[in-house]
Amino acid sequence: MTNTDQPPATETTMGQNDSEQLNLNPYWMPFSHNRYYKQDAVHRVHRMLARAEGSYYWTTENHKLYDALSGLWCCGLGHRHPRLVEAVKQQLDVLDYGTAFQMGTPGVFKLAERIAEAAPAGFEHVFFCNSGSEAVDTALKMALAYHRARGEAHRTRFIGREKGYHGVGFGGISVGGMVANRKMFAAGMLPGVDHLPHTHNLKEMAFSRGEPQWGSHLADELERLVALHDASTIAAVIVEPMQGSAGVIVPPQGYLKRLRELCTKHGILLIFDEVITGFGRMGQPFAAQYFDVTPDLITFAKGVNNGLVPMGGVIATKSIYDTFMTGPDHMVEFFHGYTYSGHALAVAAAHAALDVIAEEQIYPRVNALSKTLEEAVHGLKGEANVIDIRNCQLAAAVELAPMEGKPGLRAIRVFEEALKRGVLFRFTGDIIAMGPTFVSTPEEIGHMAEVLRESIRAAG
Ligand code: PXG
Repeated sequence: MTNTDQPPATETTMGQNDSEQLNLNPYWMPFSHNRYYKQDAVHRVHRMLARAEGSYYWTTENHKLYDALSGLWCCGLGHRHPRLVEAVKQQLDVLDYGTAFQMGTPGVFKLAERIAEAAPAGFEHVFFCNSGSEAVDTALKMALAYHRARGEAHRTRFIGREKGYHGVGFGGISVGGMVANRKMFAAGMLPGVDHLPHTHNLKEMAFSRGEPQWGSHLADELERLVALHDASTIAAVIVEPMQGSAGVIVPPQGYLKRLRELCTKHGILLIFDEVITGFGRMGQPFAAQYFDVTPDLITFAKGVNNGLVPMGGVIATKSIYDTFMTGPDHMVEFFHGYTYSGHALAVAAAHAALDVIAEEQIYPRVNALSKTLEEAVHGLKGEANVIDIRNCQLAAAVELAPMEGKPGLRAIRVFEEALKRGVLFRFTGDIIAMGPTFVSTPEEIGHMAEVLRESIRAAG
């Protein structure tokens, strides 16, 4: 991809004045400070996106922004990749929407085969949905139904993890562990869910490079939960192999292996939520391969088609799928699915994304670029207010000391300073998260880190 300084021209080009004339009120922005954004034009500077290409956005003011989180972790191959754009355009000329239930398209069958091939051995079946949240719901339902079909209907509990993020469905927030996402909806939570402790401990692991040495023993907390609830009541454990939304929390060495051992020992399914880690970010198709730990179900979304058209899904092992395949063969085996499961446009984009991943050697590229990212971000150690730096393959985070009595404000200031300097970071609490595109150059990664340094200094 070439990244020109000039934005690609389009007919829908929107100038600064147009955005000033917008009525901002009707749109209720997701996971956003609506009032801060809408009330004061100063807060919106460089925050109205107009176009994108490769690793860059252009705002309505024609300000060029390096996209340091690949969209929301989803556009690793770069925005508007010509291969993906072309694939979707071609698909539109042939078939728009194909009825999803009791019907199929060659493309969706072929895509399932390709995704299963990319997954670890034993994963042979793919169920499609349209987002990470739906993928999580689907996996949780599969786990319950699987146990029931095997005559273990008493296995109904789920174990999630503190600080976990599994989307915003009722299933996802129940097993998730972010208090702000849970507290307002407490009345609607799934019953019988418990949580493992998180592994974010600055005292023990600050400034670790890659997987921290400390913390594998935290997986043993599963034994305590088993002792409390009894294994026979637990259906599944769900974790992000690397926690993204909470601010890139990297699993301690040996932690995931231990979790796998304990799940196997107690007949509990292990679900890896790979919505962020799937399809490139880890320099392998999945974190399961990167960490060499094999779960029973894998959820994916985002990178499967580079965020071009919403798509998510669950990959299941042969044994889980086969467990469902009983009863009269004219009967539906799994009463679950979405109107847009395997949408033709999403499928077309996913085929093109898998082609590009292979042709552009994305996995080796990510592995090489990850070293650059590690060096670049850890070079910020020693800057005032930087209390942790962590990284895992092509993901990294810099944690800042909160301002006295105003948690979160320092990161907003850093975010705004960086926007002025042409980089779009993601902040969560006082953590700055980075997930560069796979097609970034080492120079761009280095520049991103230097902009972060300047922005931290400027934010004070
Ligand atoms: N599981 C995981 C592990 C995720 O990271 C979801 C499920 C939900 O996906 P949907 O498609 O329903 O949004 C996610 C989403 C961030 C950020 O800043 C992360 C996500 C979404 C938006 C922002 O880290 N992850």
